[in-house]
Amino acid sequence: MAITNAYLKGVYDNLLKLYPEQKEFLQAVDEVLESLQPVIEKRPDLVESGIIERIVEPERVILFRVSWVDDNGKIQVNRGFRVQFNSAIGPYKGGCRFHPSVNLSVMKFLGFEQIFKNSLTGLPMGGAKGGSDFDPKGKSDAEVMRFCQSFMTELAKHIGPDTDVPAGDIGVGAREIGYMFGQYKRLQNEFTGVLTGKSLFSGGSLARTEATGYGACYFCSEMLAANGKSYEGKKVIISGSGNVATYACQKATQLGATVIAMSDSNGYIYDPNGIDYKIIQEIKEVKRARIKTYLDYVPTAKYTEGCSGIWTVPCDIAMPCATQNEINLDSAKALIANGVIAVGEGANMPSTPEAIAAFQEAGVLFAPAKACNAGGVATSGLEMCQNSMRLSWTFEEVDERLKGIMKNIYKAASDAAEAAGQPGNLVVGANIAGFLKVAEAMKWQGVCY
Ligand code: NDP
Ligand code: 2IT
Repeated sequence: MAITNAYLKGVYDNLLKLYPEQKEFLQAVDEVLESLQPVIEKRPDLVESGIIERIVEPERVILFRVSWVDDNGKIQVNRGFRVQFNSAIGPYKGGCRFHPSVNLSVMKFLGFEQIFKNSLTGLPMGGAKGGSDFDPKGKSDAEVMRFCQSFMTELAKHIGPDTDVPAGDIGVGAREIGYMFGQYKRLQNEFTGVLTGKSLFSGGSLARTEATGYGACYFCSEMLAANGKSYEGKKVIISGSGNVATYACQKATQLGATVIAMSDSNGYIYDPNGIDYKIIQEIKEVKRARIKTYLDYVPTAKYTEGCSGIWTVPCDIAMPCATQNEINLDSAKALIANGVIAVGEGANMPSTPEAIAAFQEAGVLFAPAKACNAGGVATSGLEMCQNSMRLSWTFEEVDERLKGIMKNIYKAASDAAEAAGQPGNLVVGANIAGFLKVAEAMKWQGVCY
C-alpha cells in the first residue's frame, strides 16, 4: 500500500521536499498518513482545519550545545535536542535518548510516534522526545553526571511538570534520570514530578521499570488470545538486553514461554533452556557489561557475534526490543520461513515498512510499536498522577492499571481497524485510534499552533 489520497500525498511530498535527509521521520509519517486515508476520505472537516499539515510539524524544536568536562579535564561538546511535537491533549511527554546515532531525524520520528502512542494510552499526555548524541558507554559515573547536569541546565528552561515531562529511553535509565532530576531541583528550587522513571525514594512509581516490557507482553497476550493463541509453551526471541528487553523476558517467561535468544549491539546469545531475566539484569544493570558475559553464568549457551543474526533463530514469537529498523525484509523472511506466528514491537519502529508488509501478507499477527510499547509511557502517566496526588500506589495496583490500559489499547486498535475495513490490521487501527483524539482536540482548540 502507498499514500494514494491526493491531499495526504501532497502533505507527504512537501515534507519530502523540506526534509529530504530526515529518513526516519519521513518513514514514520509515511506509515501514519497511509493509515489515515479511510479517515480523511470521510472527514473533510479535518482537511479544512489543516490538521494533517499541522500535526506533521513539531510545535517547537529546541537544539542546544552540551559542553562538559571529561575525567582527563578535556572539554567535550555534544548536541542536545528536545522536540515538543504536540500538546493538544496534554503536556508534552516522552523519553530522552542518549546514543551516538541521535540526530534531528531520529528525534522527530520518535516525537511524532509519541503523539499517537500517548493518545492511545487514554491518559492526558502530548507527544515529545529528546536526547543527545552523547554515548554513555565506557564513561565513568562522574562523566555521566557532569553530562546530565549540563544537559539539564539548558533543558530545565523548557520543561516543567505541567509543560513537558521527559523520561528514559535508550541510554537513559535510573542513573541518568537521577542526575537530571537532581540538577533540575537545584536550578528551580522545586521538588516536582518533572521527570518520570524516578527512583522510588524520589517520587518514582512502582512497576515503571518493568512497565514497557510487561505492557508489550500484555498487549501481545490480548492479540494472541483474540486469535485463540497464547504465550504458553512458545519459543520467544527478544532482541536487545536493556530495560524493555529484560522485563519482556521476565513477563514472557511468567506467561509460560521460553525466551531462547537475546542480544546487544555486538551479538546474540542462544539458550534453548530459557534465559533467566535476573542474569540479564545483573549483566546490564549492575555490571554494565556485554551480553557475551552470559556464557560465564550459563556455559552451555551459545554466543554469536553480530546482532542481526538473531532473527534467523527459529521461534514462535519475535519481540524486537532494541532499536529502529532492526528487522529488515531479509530478517522478516527468515522469521516467516521458520514459522513465526506473532511479532510484538517493544522498540520504536523496529520493523522496516517492507518487513511489516511481509509479516502481514504471511498472516503473522503483528503488534505495532505505538500500541505494543505504550505501557512504558502509560505508567509514566500513572507516575505523574501519583506525584500530583502526593501518594504512591502498590506494585499490584500499578500493574493492574497497566494491564487494563494495554487491554483497552488492543480493543481501540482492533475496533478502529475493523471500522476502517481492514480487520486485524493493528498498524492501521493504532494509527487511526491514536490520531482521532488528537485531531478532535486540535480542531476544538482552533489554530493555536
Ligand atoms: P536500553 O538502553 O535500556 O537498551 C537498549 C538495548 O538495545 C541494548 O541492549 C542495546 O545494545 C540495544 N541497541 C541500542 N541501539 C542499538 C543499535 N543501534 N543496534 C543494535 N542494538 C542496539 O534502552 P530501552 O530498553 O529503554 O529501549 C529499547 C527500545 O525500546 C528503543 O527503541 C526505545 O525507544 C523503546 N522504548 C523504550 C521505552 C522505555 O520505557 N524505556 C518505552 C517504549 C519504547 P548495546 O548495549 O550494545 O547498545
Ligand atoms: O518511547 C517511549 O514511549 C519511551 N521512551 C517512554 C516515554 C515516557 O515518557 O515514559
